[in-house]
This record gives sequence, C-alpha cells and structure tokens, in this order.
Amino acid sequence: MSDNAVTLARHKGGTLTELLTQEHATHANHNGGQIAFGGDGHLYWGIGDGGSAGDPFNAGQRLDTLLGKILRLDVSCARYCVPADNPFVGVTGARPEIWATGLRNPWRFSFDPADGSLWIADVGQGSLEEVDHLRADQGGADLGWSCREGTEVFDATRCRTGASYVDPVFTYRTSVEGCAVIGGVVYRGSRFADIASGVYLASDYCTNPAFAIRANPDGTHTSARIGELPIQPTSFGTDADGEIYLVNDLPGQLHKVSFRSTAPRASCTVTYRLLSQWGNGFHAEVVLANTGTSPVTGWSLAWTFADGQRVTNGWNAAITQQGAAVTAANASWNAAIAPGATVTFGFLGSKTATNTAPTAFTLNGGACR
Ligand SMILES: [Ca+2]
Repeated sequence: MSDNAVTLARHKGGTLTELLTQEHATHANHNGGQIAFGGDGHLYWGIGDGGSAGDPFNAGQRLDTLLGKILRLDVSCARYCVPADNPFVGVTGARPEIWATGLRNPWRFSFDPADGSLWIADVGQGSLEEVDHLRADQGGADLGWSCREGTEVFDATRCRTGASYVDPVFTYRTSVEGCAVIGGVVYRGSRFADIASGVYLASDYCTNPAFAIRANPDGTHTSARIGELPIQPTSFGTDADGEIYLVNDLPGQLHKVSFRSTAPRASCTVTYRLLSQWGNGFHAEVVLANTGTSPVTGWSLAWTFADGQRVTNGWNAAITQQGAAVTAANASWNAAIAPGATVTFGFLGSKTATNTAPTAFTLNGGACR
C-alpha cells in the first residue's frame, strides 16, 4: 500500500489492488476509515480533514481534495467508476468522487436499511460532538466544517458566501459530556422492534453513554440518553437480523446490545405534617399526591430521618425503617393513586431533642418535589 496516504484497496484471490489513494502525509490523525455500501449498491468511504487541529488545509470547504469528505464510488468497475449522478460530476475543480463535504473526521457512519438515509458521527474539535443525518437524495450536502463545529461558528474566515450548511441533528459538549463521538447504527431488528425500531444508537469513547436518536416523520429528531454502554466503545455493527453489536478498545470485547423498557418516573408531591409532639414521641401525617398524568399503581415512598427518629407504629401504609432510611409501602386498599388524587398515611414515632421534618422524598425510585 502507498506510504503517507489513506488507501482504498480490493483484496481478491490473494491479490491486493489499490483503487483510490489520498495523500495524508503531514499529520497522523483524522484518517476517517469507515467504508459501507449504501442501499444504492455504491461504496461510501469517509476520510478526515488531514489532521492536526483547526483544519490546516481548509480541506472541509474545498472540493479539490478528498480530505474531509465522504466519497461515493461504483466498485463494480475494474477499479472504480464515479457514479454519473454524483453531485460534483462535471463541476470544474471539484473531485467527482465526493458525496458529502464539510467533515472533520467522520470516524463512523452507517446507512439505515429502511430508507437508505446516511447517519454520520463527526468528531468535534474542542466544543461540540455531532451526529448528522442525510436523506438518500442529499448528495452534495456541506456539513459545515471548518466554518462550523456542530451548530456554532468555528472559523468565520472559512465560511463561504452563499453556502448552505446542513446542521447536525444531535450535538453534545466535548470535554463536558465526552471526548469523541462514536457513531452507531439504526436498530431494524425484530427482538426489540416494539421499543427500539428506528432508533439510531451512538456513544462516546470516553463516557460510553447510550445516545438514542429517532427521526420523526416531520423531519425533526428526538434524542435521549437511554443508558450506559461498555467502556471505550469504538464501533457498532449489526448481524443479518439487524441486531446491534459493539466492540470496545480496552479490554477489547464484543458485546451484543439489548433494549428494555423502564416504567416512567412518577410525578408527585409530598406534604409531611408534624401533628403533635411530646417529650420523646411525635405524631406525623404524610400526604402523597400524584401530580402526573398516569395513574400510580403500587407505591413505595422513601425518606431519611436527620435526627435519629424512629417510626414505632403506622397506619394506611406498611412502614419499615433501616437505620435512618424509612420506606412506606402502600396498603392493599390504597395502592392506586389516580392522576390528581392523594393518599394519606400516618405514624407515631420516637425522638430525642430535635425532630426535623424530612424534605426529600422518592416515589418508586424517582424524586418527588
Ligand atoms: Ca458539521
């Protein structure tokens, strides 16, 4: 293979044939490297902007270099051909292999098999990590680098007059929420289709979150952090059934990804009333209100006493205490709390000198206000 270059090659019958080479001699980083076939049968290849920092060659916004691009190639030819409908075919000074421009280091990209759309995770410089989503017909899209990093202007001198930049559909803060976005894949499997169909799953190399992004029918996107993945993820893939796998760097493992539903956190308020107290005892009443829009069916309310108080006898709830931690579980007759409704329970307790009322409560594991 050529030295000081990134190279696409075909390995067949024991022979390696170089198809396309881009000089990449000056800096060691930002090599891109992802290849993937699109639904159109063409091969897409991502190359970074040439490395170092700040796009020293202005590669992202130039069309005469393959640096900072995703390319689209027909590899059914002897070496490769440029598809006739590539966006820069016939444009003077532009490389016709280019499909998308304005990229920094598209380390991972993938296609949604359902609609052929292209999901790109472009690693940010120092401010924003980003995920881009292009329809199958959005060839020629300029994703902004190094005029823009994410949704912000990075270097105004790089912004071309009249250019139309495609904004990312998801960003997060570099050095705050992570260090380098790791692009994933869209879930189109059957095992978790009821909850995860159409979800694009991505992560970050340093903080390993499970980022979920869903494209809405109106063109907007909804995103959420839905969990944690194994440390130092580097790449995602799918099997023939569309189930998702990931590999990580250290210790170097292959993981199969699963999804599960969790009950939505209840919305609630708690009113704690000290009805009376005497020497070493007190009488308290707790009113728990369901302020959400869904019924609560079965509840467990928890709090912590600050002054060594002990519950001695309760009613309308099964109250247990471990050290300072108290849990009040519903009685059989008040398990359901309709939206807007309340339940009231009470107890007698013992105390020493002070009797500070608790202010923080959790219902079924979620905080009440
Ligand atoms: Ca961008």
